[in-house]
Amino acid sequence: MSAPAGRARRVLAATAVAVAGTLAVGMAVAAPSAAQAGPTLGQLAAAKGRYFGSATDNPTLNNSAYTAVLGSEFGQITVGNTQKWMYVEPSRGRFDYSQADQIVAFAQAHNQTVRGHTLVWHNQLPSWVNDVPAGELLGVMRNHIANVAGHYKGKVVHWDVVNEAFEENGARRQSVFQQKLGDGYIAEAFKAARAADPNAKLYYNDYNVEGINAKSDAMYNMVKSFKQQGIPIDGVGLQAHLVLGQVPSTLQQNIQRFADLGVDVAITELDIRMRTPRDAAKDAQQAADYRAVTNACLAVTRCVGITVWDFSDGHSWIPSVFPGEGAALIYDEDFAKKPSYWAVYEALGGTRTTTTTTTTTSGNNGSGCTATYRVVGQWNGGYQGEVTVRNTGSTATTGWTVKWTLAQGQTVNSLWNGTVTTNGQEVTVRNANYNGAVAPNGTTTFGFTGSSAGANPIPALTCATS
Ligand code: 9MR
Repeated sequence: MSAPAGRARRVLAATAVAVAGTLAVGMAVAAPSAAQAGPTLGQLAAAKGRYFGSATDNPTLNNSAYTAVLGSEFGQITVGNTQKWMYVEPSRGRFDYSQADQIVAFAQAHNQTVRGHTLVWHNQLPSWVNDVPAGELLGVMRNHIANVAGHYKGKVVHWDVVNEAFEENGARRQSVFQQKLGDGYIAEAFKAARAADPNAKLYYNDYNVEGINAKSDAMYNMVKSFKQQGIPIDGVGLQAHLVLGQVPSTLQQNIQRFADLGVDVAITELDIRMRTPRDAAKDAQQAADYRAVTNACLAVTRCVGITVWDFSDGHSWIPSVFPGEGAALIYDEDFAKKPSYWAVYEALGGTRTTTTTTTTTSGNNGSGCTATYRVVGQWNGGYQGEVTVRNTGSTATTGWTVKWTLAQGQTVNSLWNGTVTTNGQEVTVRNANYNGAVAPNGTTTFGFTGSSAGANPIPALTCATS
């Protein structure tokens, strides 16, 4: 952004409207100890009777920047790998829950529910299972389910009991279970899971079943017949590994038809991949796609929640499986929120409050500054804001001034790390006596709380240095 030369750009003339309680000259107070943060995706979803969660995997639990987001933003966690058969029963009858337990413990420590994933799947299946004689395989499958679902009894709210049992044309996939046990193995798996953990909701989970097609028709027919026979199924998981710009137009209709059968629906593994690198147009399309998926779920009461298949582009399965594709998630590699995050946030009823609005002015001696405003949190009747002042010049500043207009009747009531003057709608904040000096490209930040009765849009700022 270019700087009008040599003088501070003025805030647009404000109509002189007295704003009660806002005249506070020279005030510098301490930051509140418990800053009021904005709602998370998990909280927004909960307010709509849903969950918003993420899959995770054990290696990333050692990354504190990652776990800071995982532990705070999401209301639900899916164990991305380490509850699968190869991890929990690597050899016949030997069960190992050490890794999956770490993820479940993390979720419990952060008040997050857990989706169990997955009890019966042809993939990540240890080779010994393929060698089990046909006459023993049903017993082996039941024993596996009894052990794993039994171990997590009361700790897992949903189980993906059987995963990916259909081909694209709706035929049964020729897994070892299908080949040796026949069509009945899925019902047997559900019965065993119900016996092991009567309170867990039992799901059938698959991919490419988000829209109405041959594969989702096969799933539909199976669920319908299970309901008719009293086979204990509670839900279907639509994985939703989607491609940019290709959210199926029948997604909501498809969710609805399963709901109408009397089962819940969950979006279980959402990601929306693109050719990399990202650009603004792709980001915008992806945001629209995430919004469409979220809206489709919200439109059907029995769509109980959405899980992204991990949340950061740096921790996604996509690039290794689809070379040249990626950037499929809602946070970038550095855990910055992407437009897709904000699309979900808004679809879940959040008001986007973190935006950068900047005006630059130059000051004395080659200094200049930008001011970036963000709403840290917003609640009924009030808000907390924060402004970061950056010295864009080549010499240190000796002081700075930021101005904006409270156009919607908001107030600034208390402010820290600066001195505030309000005059009608116009707010002027100057540096405190300890933070006027900002090195070139350095920043300093001040914060404040205020009241806002209704709309609280991000204001335009001016910034000037001395
Ligand atoms: O994310 C999982 C990845 O780390 C594994 O290598 C892969 C093995 O197939 O499984 C991935 O998760 C899959 C999930 O368990 C079932 N649906 C498809 C997911 C992506 O492949």
